Amino acid sequence: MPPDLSHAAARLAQSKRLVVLTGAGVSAESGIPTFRGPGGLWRGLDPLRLATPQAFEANPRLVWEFYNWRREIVAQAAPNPAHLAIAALEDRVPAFTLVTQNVDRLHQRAGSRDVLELHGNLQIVRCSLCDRAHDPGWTPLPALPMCDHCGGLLRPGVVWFGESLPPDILQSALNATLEADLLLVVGTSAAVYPAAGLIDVTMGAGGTVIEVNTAPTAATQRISLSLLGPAAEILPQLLASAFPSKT
Ligand code: BJW
Ligand code: ZN
Repeated sequence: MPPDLSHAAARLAQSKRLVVLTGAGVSAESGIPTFRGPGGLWRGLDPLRLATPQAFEANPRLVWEFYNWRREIVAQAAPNPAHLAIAALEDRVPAFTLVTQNVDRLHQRAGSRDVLELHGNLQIVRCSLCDRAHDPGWTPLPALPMCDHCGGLLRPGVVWFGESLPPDILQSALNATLEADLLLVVGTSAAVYPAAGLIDVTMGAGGTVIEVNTAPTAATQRISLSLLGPAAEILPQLLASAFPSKT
């Protein structure tokens, strides 16, 4: 086993307060496109330019087409070995918190409980007029879905650029990362705040931060250890090596 992996496994085996922070890369091997990098475009458009309140206001039909397409992909996707390894970690350490930027709910489908969803999720929709939440599940939605309470235009239940994260969820994530002895950062470019700032919270409090990613990220230089490779390969190896008798 590569020395970095055994070092990370030893650190994981000792952890009493573990936080896992995930991004789109953890779902890449489930066939869900990431935002940045190759394959990040949708019909030649940058998804990040569609993930704004301004884009929705200017062209709600286009933005809904984009989100309905993604809801379809997610509905057909299944959790991969990275999601399953993260779910298994929950029962291996005394205190465990999973924080995700992902909106696909694959962590929950892999068995993770109490997932802190920083950026909402694709399953829930919200009324842009009366703010009521609706849960249509993963069934296809009309091109322009309307609120059955007030007739207003529904919007995806996700957090767009310039919008606040759910304050209680962000606070729980901050508390957990502040107290973490180990933060495992998986499949995120660490480019979006305040999520990426959680790395500095753990580092600043003296915790260890280990990254799992197929490429170096904005955080690689300032963290403790970087494991380069696909999450669906590295995480099961890490789990098996840290907890050999239980896997
Ligand atoms: C693999 C792999 C494999 C591939 N295995 N790895 C401080 C400084 C500067 C700016 C700001 C700041 N604070 C706030 C801001 C503004 C802004 C921001 O961060 N801008 C930056 C771009 C600079 N933040 C906000 O606006 C946030 N709101 C906020 O802070 O409110 C208060 C406020 C407002 C305005 C000003 C100041 C304060 C809200 C952010 C909402 C982000 N929303 C999105 C869309 C969600 C809805 C949707 O899904 O459509 O969230 S954007 C998008 O990026 C999505 C993701 O959750 C997020 C992060 O992306 P992620 O997960 O990292 O994916 P990728 O694609 O970037 O990376 C994938 C990684 O996986 C890569 O590294 C690959 O190498 C790797 N990978 N395959 C392992 N198999
Ligand atoms: Zn409404």
